[in-house]
Amino acid sequence: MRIWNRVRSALPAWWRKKAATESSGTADARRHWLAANRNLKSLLEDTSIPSGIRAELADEFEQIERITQKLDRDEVHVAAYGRVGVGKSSLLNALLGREAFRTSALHGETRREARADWQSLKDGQAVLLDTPGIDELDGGARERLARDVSLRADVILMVCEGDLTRIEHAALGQLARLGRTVVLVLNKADRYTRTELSALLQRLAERTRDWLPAEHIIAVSAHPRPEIILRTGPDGREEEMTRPREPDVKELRAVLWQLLEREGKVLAALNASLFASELDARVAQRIVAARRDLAERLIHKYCLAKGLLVAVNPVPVADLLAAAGTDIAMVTHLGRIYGFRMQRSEASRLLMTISAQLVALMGAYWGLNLVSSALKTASAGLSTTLTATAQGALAWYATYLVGRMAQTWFARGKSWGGDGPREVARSILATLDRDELLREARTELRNRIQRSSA
Ligand SMILES: Nc1nc2c(ncn2[C@@H]2O[C@H](COP(=O)(O)OP(=O)(O)OP(=O)(O)O)[C@@H](O)[C@H]2O)c(=O)[nH]1
Ligand SMILES: [Mg+2]
Repeated sequence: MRIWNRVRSALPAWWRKKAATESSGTADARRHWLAANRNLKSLLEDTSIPSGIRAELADEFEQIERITQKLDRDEVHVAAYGRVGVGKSSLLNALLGREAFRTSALHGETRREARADWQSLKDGQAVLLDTPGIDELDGGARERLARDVSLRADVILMVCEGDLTRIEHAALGQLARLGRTVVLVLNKADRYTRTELSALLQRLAERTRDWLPAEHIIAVSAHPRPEIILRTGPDGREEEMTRPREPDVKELRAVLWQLLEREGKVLAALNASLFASELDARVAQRIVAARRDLAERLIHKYCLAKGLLVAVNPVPVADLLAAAGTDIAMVTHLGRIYGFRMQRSEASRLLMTISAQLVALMGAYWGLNLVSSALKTASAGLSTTLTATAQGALAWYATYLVGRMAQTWFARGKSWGGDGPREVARSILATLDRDELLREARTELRNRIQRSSA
């Protein structure tokens, strides 16, 4: 039950609350199942997810499609997983009672995933999945495979043949952290004496204490070596005979059967919803990052435009008017990135709120345009380019602050959040490297001015 609780604790709060008030009866399982199915389908059909982001998440979307098909067919998947040659394919054959998966004494027999229908459940079908050995692939590919199998399989049979190697231990930890339902299967039990076997099982239990309940560690002999028996022949001489041995997977079959009948469909539904919510979060993160990138580029463009206007335009009053127009355009444009259409009046109101905060925090700051304009007329004696770029850089800086404030407001869904606009302005100013920004602005403006006057 610990695994079950872990799976549950990894779920969103609303689901946990829902699960807490429901028993895991068939009707509830059906409900979980249908809810997960709906979530997945709505993610697949969500056209508001930008196409670039959909392309980046193509693998995940393919996984979703596969999980959806699996849910539609009422399948519960059990995957064998582990190092090369530990007997993964043999184990699945033993559970099936037929040779559906290829096995070999040579390492690396199974190269890709394979599947076979196992048994019918009360309300679905259990399917067995075979996978290649995890140490056949390089580290990155192994990780991906572990993830791939663990995302799709509802129960994972982690197969080993002795104490866990470093790779096996790490892989098991990863699966446990992902909240997967794992049964650790110690295969080739026929190679050990009874005492050795119980010591080994105890050792495995100790090493996986934080991840697995004790009843999920099971010894099996998927394909035992024939028994060697000594017989005295009619002539009195001893001769060696071999007697084939039957696979021994009884205990594992019973545990699996119980797990699948009792929780199979719920596990499949939870598994799917776990994946859907994880993907949902990933998509959301990607959308946030894509919008931020776009907004930053846009703000930069307006900073440059306004910086140039102020630096180049010889009429101070026109500077001001043009600059105000730029701010409104920037705010409206930023709004569109975040999916909001702004009226001019709304944009002006937002600009007034923003400038009020900046004035409050920076004294006469919002008089910047005036200051820079005044500077321009009064500083006739100085090198024009130098003075002009200094003024332009200040205008750039002001535009940048306004842009960042507006972006934050849009990103929070047209809200300043609990802290209010003052706090937002304060934190933007506190995290900003002003001198660096001014330096950058001056360099870029100077380059532009020199290029256009050359
Ligand atoms: N002694 C003993 N040998 C076994 C047992 N199960 C499997 N084997 C042997 O282990 C070898 C590998 O078995 P496979 O089932 O092909 O192993 P696998 O994990 O699927 O291997 P790959 O597909 O190569 O990763 C074969 O020679 C099997 O006969 C067992 O219970 N006892
Ligand atoms: Mg195999």
